[in-house]
Amino acid sequence: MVKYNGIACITGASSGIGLATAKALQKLGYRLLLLARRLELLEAAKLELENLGAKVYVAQLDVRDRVAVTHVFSSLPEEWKCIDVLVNNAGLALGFSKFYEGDPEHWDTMIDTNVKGLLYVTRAVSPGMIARNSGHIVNIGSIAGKEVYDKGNIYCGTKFAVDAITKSMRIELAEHGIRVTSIHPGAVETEFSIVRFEGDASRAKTVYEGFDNLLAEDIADAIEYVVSRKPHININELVIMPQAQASAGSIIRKKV
Ligand code: NDP
Ligand code: 8X3
Repeated sequence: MVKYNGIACITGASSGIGLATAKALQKLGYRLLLLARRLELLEAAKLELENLGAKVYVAQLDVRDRVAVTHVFSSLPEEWKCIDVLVNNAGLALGFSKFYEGDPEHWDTMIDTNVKGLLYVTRAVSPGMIARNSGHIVNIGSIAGKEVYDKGNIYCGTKFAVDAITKSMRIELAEHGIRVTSIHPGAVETEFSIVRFEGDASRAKTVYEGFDNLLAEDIADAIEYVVSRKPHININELVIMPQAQASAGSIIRKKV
């Protein structure tokens, strides 16, 4: 297997798709810079990955905090500064209601995390890629950024923004030798729905009942694929769905 010895930075690496991506990119040989708010989970992941032979650096980061984002990247040890792959994965949905009954606090959190956080991190990392004339940015969008669904409203809006921003990034970074990809998953069973329903695990479980949902590893596998293409190839975007989910709002569930 080809071994990539560069650095991959993954936001939201404490669980779900981000954590699975860390494991997948470790297998490709990347050194891993892992960021999230829950430092204890990052430390546990570091230990596990180091036992597999990985080199790992973790830092606590809330991507909504612009000052903290700038600080984390500017204060990295010299040997961790040259980021080759950035996976903008940190994100969340909060709430599931009609927009006219929605909680504006939820809207702020989703917009600040999914859109502004992605921008702050990419603004901090991309100048180094431009200076080295290489790099790969992988933004995690969603099927919710391709199709709207009832009660998806603001979350869908943030993911449509991720889709548009990714396309702009690709246009503006192409002349600097940088690849830009978006990955748009359908239903993946992670902590996503537990977060969306504010800790209600039994309600979250119902989202994935009666069909074979995607796993975090399925998305990590796709990220591994896009970053390991020959340098002249850019996979612009992948929309990855469970077979039973033909569109955002349509899931074929087996009767129990
Ligand atoms: P998880 O809830 O399991 O993971 C979300 C990750 O984002 C966690 O590591 C969390 O870490 C991190 N995160 C959330 N807010 C912040 C913040 N303010 N600063 C830094 N990190 C943050 O869900 P998924 O793995 O499913 O979600 C990953 C991405 O995939 C998200 O962008 C989501 O929108 C997207 N997605 C998910 C789908 C699904 O069905 N699961 C489908 C399509 C897209 P911590 O709490 O420690 O900060
Ligand atoms: C997560 C998938 O369909 O819940 O982005 O919006 S969905």
